Amino acid sequence: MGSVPPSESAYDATRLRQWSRGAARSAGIERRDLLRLVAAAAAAGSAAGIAGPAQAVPSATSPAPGIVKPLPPEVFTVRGTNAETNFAALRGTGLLTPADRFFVRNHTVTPRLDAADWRLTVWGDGLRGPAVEFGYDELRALPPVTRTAFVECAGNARSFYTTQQNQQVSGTAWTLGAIGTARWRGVRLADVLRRAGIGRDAVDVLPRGLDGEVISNGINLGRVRRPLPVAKALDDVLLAYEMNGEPLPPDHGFPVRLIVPSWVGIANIKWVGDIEVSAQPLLSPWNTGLYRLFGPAYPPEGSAPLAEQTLKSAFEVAPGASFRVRRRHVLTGRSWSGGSPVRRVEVSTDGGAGWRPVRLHDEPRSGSWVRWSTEWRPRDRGPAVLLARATDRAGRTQPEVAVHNTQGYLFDAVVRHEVQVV
Ligand SMILES: Nc1nc2c(c(=O)[nH]1)N[C@H]1C(S)=C(S)[C@@H](COP(=O)(O)O)O[C@H]1N2
Ligand SMILES: [Mo]
Repeated sequence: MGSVPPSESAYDATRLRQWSRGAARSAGIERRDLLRLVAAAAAAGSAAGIAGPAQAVPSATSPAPGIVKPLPPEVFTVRGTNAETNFAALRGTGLLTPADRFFVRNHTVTPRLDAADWRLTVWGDGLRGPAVEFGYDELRALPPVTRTAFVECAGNARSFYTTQQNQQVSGTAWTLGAIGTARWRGVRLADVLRRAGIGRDAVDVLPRGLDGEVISNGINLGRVRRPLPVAKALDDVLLAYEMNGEPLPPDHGFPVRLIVPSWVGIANIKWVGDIEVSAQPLLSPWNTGLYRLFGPAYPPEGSAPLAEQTLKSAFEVAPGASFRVRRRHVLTGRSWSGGSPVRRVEVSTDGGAGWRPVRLHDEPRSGSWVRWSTEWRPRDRGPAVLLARATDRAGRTQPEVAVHNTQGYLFDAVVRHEVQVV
């Protein structure tokens, strides 16, 4: 079974057809409510006025309700129930993001769980037998694996649809800091599913979090859960219990979370409590109304459910930072991709007139990032625009404009980074 290659595009195409025909099963939510969500997603961002619900949360210093760890304002920008990492706070941190600087995306609040009474229940008609439970110690007794991977929100950089492209989008107004990279240790989800007796007819697995139910526009979406195709689940997915050599912190999923390398952040279910294994395709709000692309460029029922993250670059420089004229500065940043690995990164310090290659400091890999640096000796005082653009091994370069979608997912265009030369 380990040799089955995950055919994500075929999977997605099938799900999309099933979704359109109503053939897939709604897991834990009325189909009527799912259809309302799709309609809302299709309409989001097309209404008059500034972008959707979470767009205007300017407060940078108020604590985020429900996040346990400290959120010093020089490291984090609080956005509703979430905390974005300020990219400048990553300068000098190495390849791995320390847990105390890692962004937090919470639909509700971080639950305080006790590993001693935590259980993972694996159940469903895709198993050959009855439900199977795993305790924390049992999981830790299985063969461990480690893997470096980023977790990045699908909505990372969403705010640039509005600020650079003058387009409306709904959702949290992230800049580029809804990403972090860590060394995760845990067990292969494949090992757990096989021990639980996954059958040949299983098609989807549905991990679900132990955090609270999510209420959105008056609809109870239930607990956070997103179907994962069996091919991906059996490929490289981890049930992780350690982050950078320590037990997972509460905000990042203690005691156990999923790590789904290269895929949209939502796939990485935190505080996982149960996993349904299904012989039928499953739908939840997080693969129907949410985490599909809606808009003029997409069909009315939306794109296929999102899978891999896209290509992006960021400077480790505060917005509006000052640089002394005619001095030598080292500009640093990172580029990453959930698809083909980064091959080359170029920087412009004059708003895009000239470009030069930067030095890469890491071996590029899909699902991780590369650090880079370049020197800059600004000649003139005044405002300047820094640009960084990555090209991947498939030859794709970050475009000047990202294709709009109503919920502002997967922004991949080059970001204009404004600074001052003084
Ligand atoms: N149970 C649960 N899992 C979750 C979420 C959540 O709110 N609840 N948020 C998801 C989203 S949208 C993202 S981007 C990542 C963020 O992971 P982090 O908070 O560890 O950075 O977790 C995902 N897993
Ligand atoms: Mo996310």
